[in-house]
Amino acid sequence: SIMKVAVVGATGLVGSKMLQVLAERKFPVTELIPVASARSAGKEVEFAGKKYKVVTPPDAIALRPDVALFSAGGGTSLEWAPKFAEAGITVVDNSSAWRMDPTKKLVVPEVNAQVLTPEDKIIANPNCSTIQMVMVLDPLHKAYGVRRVVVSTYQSVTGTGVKAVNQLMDERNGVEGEKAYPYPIDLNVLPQIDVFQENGYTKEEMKMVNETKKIIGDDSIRVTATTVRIPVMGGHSESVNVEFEKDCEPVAIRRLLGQTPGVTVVDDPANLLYPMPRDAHEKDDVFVGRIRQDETQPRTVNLWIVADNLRKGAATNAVQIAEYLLGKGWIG
Ligand code: A2P
Ligand code: 11C
Repeated sequence: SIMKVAVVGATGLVGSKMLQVLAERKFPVTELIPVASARSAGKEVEFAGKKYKVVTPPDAIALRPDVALFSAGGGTSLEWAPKFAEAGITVVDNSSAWRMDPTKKLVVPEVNAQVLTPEDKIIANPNCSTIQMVMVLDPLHKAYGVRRVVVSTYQSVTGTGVKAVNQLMDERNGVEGEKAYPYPIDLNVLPQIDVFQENGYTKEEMKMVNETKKIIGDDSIRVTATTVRIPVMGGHSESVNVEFEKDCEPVAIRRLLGQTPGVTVVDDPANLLYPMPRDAHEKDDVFVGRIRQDETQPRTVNLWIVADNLRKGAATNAVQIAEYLLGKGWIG
């Protein structure tokens, strides 16, 4: 059987991770179509030991892929995802363009793959900081009912893209270069991710609020977020305070999360064991630790959640969606 896979944004940080994850997980690609802007057309990228020439979006449509994984920014997705879909190509889109569109599904396979149907031609991949949080919140919501979440993030520069990684490295090496952020990032902390909204929150903060409700499928969950960029590379970390409807004990939470596919509990303070971005880097799981009672109010716990934002936060989740579609026989 034939499975032509296009990766739109194949020269970017997430796109190249998509290629790596497709190969690693042995997604049955018979033909790869790497796609980027006209600037990159003709460049070569490697996939599973072979070299492939980068093409532009219109050329990719003409090649009739079965599925296209997009991570080339919201503008590219807004313009091109509908054109791919009209040509019968199923799109898994990692940008924020379609996530809150009520006609589009927003999917973390472990949480809500069941919402997908064969008619879904543009499927949205959530924001990285949302994905790792809902992987932990969803099983807890089913068991105890999540009422309110207070989250602060500690996010890797890789979430911004190549330019931000270069800024951090240039600053560290004392060389001048292009800037992704309005301030230095090395030896600093920026309490701003993405642009500010009228309500005083950033777009990243509102993504965590709105996407969480849509993925878990419960608008009553209250989320308030502060999202922060730190000079780190391997993954995003989150301090999460969760208030439940029902009583719960850290031991029971540890046991439940320990049985949750895609989640690994690392929680052994006596041996100084807790999740860190250096350990989560290049792993597909979401890591959770520091699970403890909030001693200031009942039915409330504190958690620390870490994941590789380019993997489960982006590429791995998108490939898992494609695997689900393949398993259902809806692509290929
Ligand atoms: P290019 O390398 O040609 O600019 P990152 O977020 O890591 O910077 O990556 C962005 C990705 O999106 C790159 O692969 C980039 O390609 C791609 N891209 C940007 N604009 C377009 C466009 N108009 N059409 C297709 N791909 C695009
Ligand atoms: C960051 N979460 O770390 C962002 C990157 O909506 O997909 C991903 C933005 C998005 O900067």
